Amino acid sequence: MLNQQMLAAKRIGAFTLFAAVLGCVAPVAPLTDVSPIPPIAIKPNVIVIVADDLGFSDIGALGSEIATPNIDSLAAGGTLFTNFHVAATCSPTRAMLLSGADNHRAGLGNMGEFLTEEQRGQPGYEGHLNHRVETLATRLRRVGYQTGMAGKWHLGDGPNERPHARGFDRTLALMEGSGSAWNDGSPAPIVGERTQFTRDGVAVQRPPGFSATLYVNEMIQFVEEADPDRPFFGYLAFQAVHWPHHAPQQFLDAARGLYDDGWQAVSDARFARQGVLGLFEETVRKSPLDERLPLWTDMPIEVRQDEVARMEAYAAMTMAMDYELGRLVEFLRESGRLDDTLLLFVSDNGPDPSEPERSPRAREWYERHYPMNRASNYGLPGSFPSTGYAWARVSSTPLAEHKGQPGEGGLRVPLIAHFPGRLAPGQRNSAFGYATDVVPTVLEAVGASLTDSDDSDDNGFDGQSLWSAMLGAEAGPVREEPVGYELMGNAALFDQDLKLVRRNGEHWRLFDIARDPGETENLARTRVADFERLVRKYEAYEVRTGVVPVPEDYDVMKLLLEAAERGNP
Ligand SMILES: [Ca+2]
Repeated sequence: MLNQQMLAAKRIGAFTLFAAVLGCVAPVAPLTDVSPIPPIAIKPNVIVIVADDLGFSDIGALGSEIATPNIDSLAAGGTLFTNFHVAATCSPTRAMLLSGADNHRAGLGNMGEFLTEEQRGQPGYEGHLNHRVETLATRLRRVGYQTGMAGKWHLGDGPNERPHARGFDRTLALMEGSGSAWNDGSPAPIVGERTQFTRDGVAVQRPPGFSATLYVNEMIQFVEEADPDRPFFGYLAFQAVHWPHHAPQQFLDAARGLYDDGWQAVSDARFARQGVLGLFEETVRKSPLDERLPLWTDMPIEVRQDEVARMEAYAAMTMAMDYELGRLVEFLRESGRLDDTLLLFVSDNGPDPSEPERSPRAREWYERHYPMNRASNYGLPGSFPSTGYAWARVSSTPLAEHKGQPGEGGLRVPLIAHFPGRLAPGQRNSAFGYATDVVPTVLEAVGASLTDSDDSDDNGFDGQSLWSAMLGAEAGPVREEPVGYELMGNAALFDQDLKLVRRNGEHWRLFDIARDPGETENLARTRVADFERLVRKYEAYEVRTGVVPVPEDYDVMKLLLEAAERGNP
């Protein structure tokens, strides 16, 4: 437990300093007064940072061997959430992160790429962020914020669907779900020869530069040019670490040798570090790697070398993102803005097992567009490395499954909140959190109304604010209803420590994800009353949010692979 008095004193002290810097008069409060939390005189800045396909254990603070000192520093200086959940693929998560509404209300009931005939045309299945919901940018702009985004959008590319039309004043947006990190090279046949970029709503040539560098430069410029008398909201959406895994040479060099012992050894080492970090109870068991995977030492040396180089490129891209994020943080620090800025860092889904460049049907296209794709070049322009299934499972350690699936490895991701002026350092929070919680969290943090809206016919949130949890004042929000999840027939319901989960076409299972985050012990037959109660709750969730079910043979992984060959998820 935190010392409440110290915490209150820190808050008041920070507030006084903040007010003094701004030249306004701070209210005098006795140090023994622990409530209510002092109001904020001028709204703080906010930057939401989204990594793409970054696995739960891919940062140092969560056990990775990948060097992420800047992300770890944010975690050490703020609150690290270890039980935060999103959807299993990109755009449904991004819709929830930006709207606070369940993906079935926000237009991404299914990804636009994968809509079934039954879903097409149904409300909530527009395939882009619909106009029944507002974005966080629209809401913050209404209360005086300057808004800017840089990076991947993937929430609709029509003129009324671009970020400029969804509340962002300044934008540089990649419209597709991925692309080369070096240039506007296409990630897949269906995208066309070039990825598309828009600036402030207008199609533009992609500016030169490595993607993470480019997007951080854009974000810094947006902040530098913002009116210092008004707060800003930035949305920074990295391409890292979606395939193709690209990185500057210095990071590729830094990753050399990390993976020579193979996926079993790296997974075990991550789990051991998670134990040292005290992330989980000692009784927690790791989800085992697939028994069908060959033993590392049984594989030919040239196969191992190739596998190693693929994961090195992935690690290098993660390090490059971390480096660039550090550059942004340092800019905020040097310009005196860091203490007044709430930074949130999150991933949009679990690690991706698909390897489009290895698909027999697409190989010729990849060989033609990425002719340098061999182990000695992985990460450099002209290469197209993915990581594949085994390394994706390592990225999920100790969780089950990966991107696209409803296991914790698909849905549980890092969330870090950093706000030196307000949040005590070194906090860790294991309460359940969900993607729809981000908007109400930010609005509460900046002191904006949680309900006001004047240009939307559906302004309700499905999430709840995590702000008190970030402050350490409570473990997590009290939820009147369990949190439901559905995407492509894969489904889950979260109720306190319990998770009801089902892969499409399979039976429901029940896990205690507080004690068993690896989902190793199905409780469906031992906690029958809970099981039946949660199945009924899930059915109510489907009705409430307008879920249009997919057929039982709808196979998300097959579709993901096919889409990876044609376009990309
Ligand atoms: Ca993603």
